[in-house]
Amino acid sequence: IRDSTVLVTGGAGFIGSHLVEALTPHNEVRVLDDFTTGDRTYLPDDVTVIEGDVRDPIALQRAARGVDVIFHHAALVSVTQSINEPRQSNRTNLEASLLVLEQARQEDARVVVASSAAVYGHPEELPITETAPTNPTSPYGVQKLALDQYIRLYEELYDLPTVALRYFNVYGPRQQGPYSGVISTFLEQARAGEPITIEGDGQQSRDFVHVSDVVRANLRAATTDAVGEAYNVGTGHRTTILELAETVRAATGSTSPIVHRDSRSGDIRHSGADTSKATRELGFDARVSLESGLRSLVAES
Ligand code: UD2
Repeated sequence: IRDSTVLVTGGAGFIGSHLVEALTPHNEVRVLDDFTTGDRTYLPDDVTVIEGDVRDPIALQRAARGVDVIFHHAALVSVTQSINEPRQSNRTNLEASLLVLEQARQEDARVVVASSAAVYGHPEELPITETAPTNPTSPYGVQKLALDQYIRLYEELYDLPTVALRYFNVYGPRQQGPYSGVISTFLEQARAGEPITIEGDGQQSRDFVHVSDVVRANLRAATTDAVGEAYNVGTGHRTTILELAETVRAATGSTSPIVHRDSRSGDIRHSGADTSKATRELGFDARVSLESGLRSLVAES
């Protein structure tokens, strides 16, 4: 995408800020972020920043005026928080997303939304296709699933070009904080020489996708004709948490012991994307293997 005016909600966050970086050289980029978890230092200088809450219609209206595309990444990403405070997370993850869709309708703008593998819950079959049963195990997953349905409807009812990207386990630079994911946790532990803490037997598996691939999926979604649809964004490869612990340990040259703790209650045992729909309709394929993604993470920081 080039020569467009775009809005990235949550553009100062982990995934959003990488997307902003990719968009700025060729587009006029605006960021709407409330900076509760986002960070100003992640943003290039030539970005227009609107500091505000995505739930605030005035802030959103101002940010979205005249845009061609909205990349909607603002969200409360903690699954645990959504379980403890379902209404609060619903307001940010679903109600505010509807505001975004309504604003897009006003501006006749394309909308690309960040969805999640959380919509599937415990999968019945692997790899997971987009047509697999959706039985989320958290309010967060319910909210993302409803969002996927809304984007389909907005295309059907109002002819608005919309795309939902169902992210699997995203990792990369700038992922930090209390909900940061197993890779950044293991990296921190390995570097500090502290025990690497596997929850359970470590035989559970995930599809780890590098944030640069997630950015590329967003760029494809910005121009595709295959709108009104949800797409898995993963690599198609699964890695067990035990393998991950060993790889992180080796990549950092750490002497940290690998220890086991109780498994997480309700933990998903295996998760892995079938990426053929994204390949076919978005022309998207992940390029970064976990090995090289980890290597560059270790080298960068
Ligand atoms: C991911 C997403 C979440 C949601 C969910 C849907 C991330 C960060 N979270 O949660 O937003 O979409 O998928 O299913 O991508 N683990 C350890 N030791 C640790 C930390 C984690 O063993 O110190 C294990 C954990 O028990 C789990 C696995 O690693 O089995 C992955 O945990 P996670 O929190 O990185 O991500 P996940 O898949 O629970």
